[in-house]
Amino acid sequence: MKIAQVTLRHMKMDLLYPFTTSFGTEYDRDFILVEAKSEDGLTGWAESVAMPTPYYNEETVKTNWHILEDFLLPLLLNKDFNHPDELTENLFSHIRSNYMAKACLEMAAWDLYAKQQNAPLARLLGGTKDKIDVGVSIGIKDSIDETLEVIEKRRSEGYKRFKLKIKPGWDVELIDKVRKVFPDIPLMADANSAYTLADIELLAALDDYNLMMIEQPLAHNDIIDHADLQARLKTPVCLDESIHSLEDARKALKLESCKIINIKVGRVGGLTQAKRIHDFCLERNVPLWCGGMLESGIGRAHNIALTTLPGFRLPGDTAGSSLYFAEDIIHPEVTVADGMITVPTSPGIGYEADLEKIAKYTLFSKTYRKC
Ligand code: OSB
Ligand code: MG
Repeated sequence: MKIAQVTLRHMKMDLLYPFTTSFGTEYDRDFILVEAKSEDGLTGWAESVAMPTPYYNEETVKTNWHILEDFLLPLLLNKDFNHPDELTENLFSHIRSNYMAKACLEMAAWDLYAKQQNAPLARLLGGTKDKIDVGVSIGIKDSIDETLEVIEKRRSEGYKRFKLKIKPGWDVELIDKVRKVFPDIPLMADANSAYTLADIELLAALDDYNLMMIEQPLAHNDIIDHADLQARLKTPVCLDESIHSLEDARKALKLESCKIINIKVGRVGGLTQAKRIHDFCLERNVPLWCGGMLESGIGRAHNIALTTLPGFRLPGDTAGSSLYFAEDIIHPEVTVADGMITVPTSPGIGYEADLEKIAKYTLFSKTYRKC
């Protein structure tokens, strides 16, 4: 197959509620949307999870646009390929890092490929579930009482796992109070790299609260100190920021730096690499779950498809559209019932891109063809 034309759109969608982590507060989802067209007129969609600021990782909307425009699109446009695996494993393989930039183009190619095959993306990836379990990620709030109210609300909506963002000063007391009110909910914490090994006793105090895991407590690029920490903790460590590839996952598991991995398609450079990590972890019985980056419905749809693979044993951060946006840019929107999403069965990502809504949230767009 060939991709004849790609349109990049710089999008901005207000979030219904600000989302605060240890690295900052997001008020909107500001991102690149990718529309890839084949010669036969089919369209594949994806989005980059890079944010405008380099606080979660080093990539940004602008660095992604640069890498896409100057390197990835010239490599891809009009190039003949048989399968989307060839993009990151061959065509893009000499380009270092820039995982989120590669991933968004690769994911659009996967959607297009699935539409050409007239098959759901989930099935082509090797998915086996027709429903997926969903958890929710709850940002840092102004008070513990406010956090308790949000948990109660999400619990009444059926969400199956509650992830609380933590940072120094918003950690043990928060978890202690939440556990007193909710002794039995599946609960975990995500630090987004806010601690160091100097905090090991504080992190060990969290062992008393029966957390499912603690996500990325230490540096974004570390797998060495996390091994020391995991040796000291009963609570499983889950890595997010530190894992960009199958190689990273292999090394982290070899060092026993974590017991669980959060896969984000963007962070690992695309669906092919996500599949490789999945297969490796499934064989070794390492639990996985699919992370989120406050995606619009387009990125969320890809996450849902990936989560149908059997190794995604824990609920992911793929909450319903209505927790993020007043309206989504796909039809239908992603809905959660009894803490589950029913996986769509139509070809590709299985949700229709809503061109009118997309136009409404587009700041700038540019179309690329081979000249
Ligand atoms: O660390 O998982 C994270 C959002 C932005 C950046 C990093 C993270 C998150 C989330 C939100 O936790 C997950 C979601 O609801 O999409
Ligand atoms: Mg995280």
